[in-house]
Amino acid sequence: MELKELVGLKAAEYIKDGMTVGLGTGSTAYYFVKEIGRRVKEEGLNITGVTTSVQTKELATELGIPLKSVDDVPYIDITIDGADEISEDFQGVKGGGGALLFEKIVADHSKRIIWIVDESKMVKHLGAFPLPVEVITYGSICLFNRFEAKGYNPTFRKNADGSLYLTDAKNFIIDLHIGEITDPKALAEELIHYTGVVEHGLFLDCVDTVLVGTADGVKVLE
Ligand code: ABF
Repeated sequence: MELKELVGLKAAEYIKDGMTVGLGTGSTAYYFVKEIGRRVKEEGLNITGVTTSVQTKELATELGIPLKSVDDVPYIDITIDGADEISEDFQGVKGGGGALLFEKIVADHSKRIIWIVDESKMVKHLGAFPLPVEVITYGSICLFNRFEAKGYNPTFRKNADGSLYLTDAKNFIIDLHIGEITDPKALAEELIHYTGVVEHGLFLDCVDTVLVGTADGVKVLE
């Protein structure tokens, strides 16, 4: 079994009847959502899902998982989501799948957050993975130029046909190739204050549990 599927199935064990559940985005979260769909259909699991992207909303709808908007629930009991990098001190980079804004909104309203990854995502320091920054379209080239001047090696996220990628919120993503991020908190504080930046992919001091799929099974880090 693929490590992503192994950890996605393990994450589903945390979900109990009556919960409001944040449904993550990406190829690892895919296996989690599929298992929740199976349990809803075959076991009558009674949960309310809150999705983190149009992609996950379409999958959950197809699976028959009852859904509500994040604005229509008082809070989310537990959110299960993927990540692109997780450092030794549990800081994360997310957004490789383009869903970082809605993921962070759902995370902010969650009582418990579990990230599910294969072991390739566990790193000593963040930064090898390009850091996604979601920006509004107006002034995005001005922002790009400011990032370039800072030495952040920016690139606009593009679709396969070369067109500029648009997020579910109809924004652009600029990926920063900074290399090792020695002070994630300082960088997060800097990025969020550029006019036109909507959100960035640094998810700091927010995860409670990390499930890591390894060849020896799932490691639970808390
Ligand atoms: C999502 O999970 C994104 O933030 C991140 O890009 C993705 C990880 O990708 P995958 O699980 O497909 O490796 O939450």
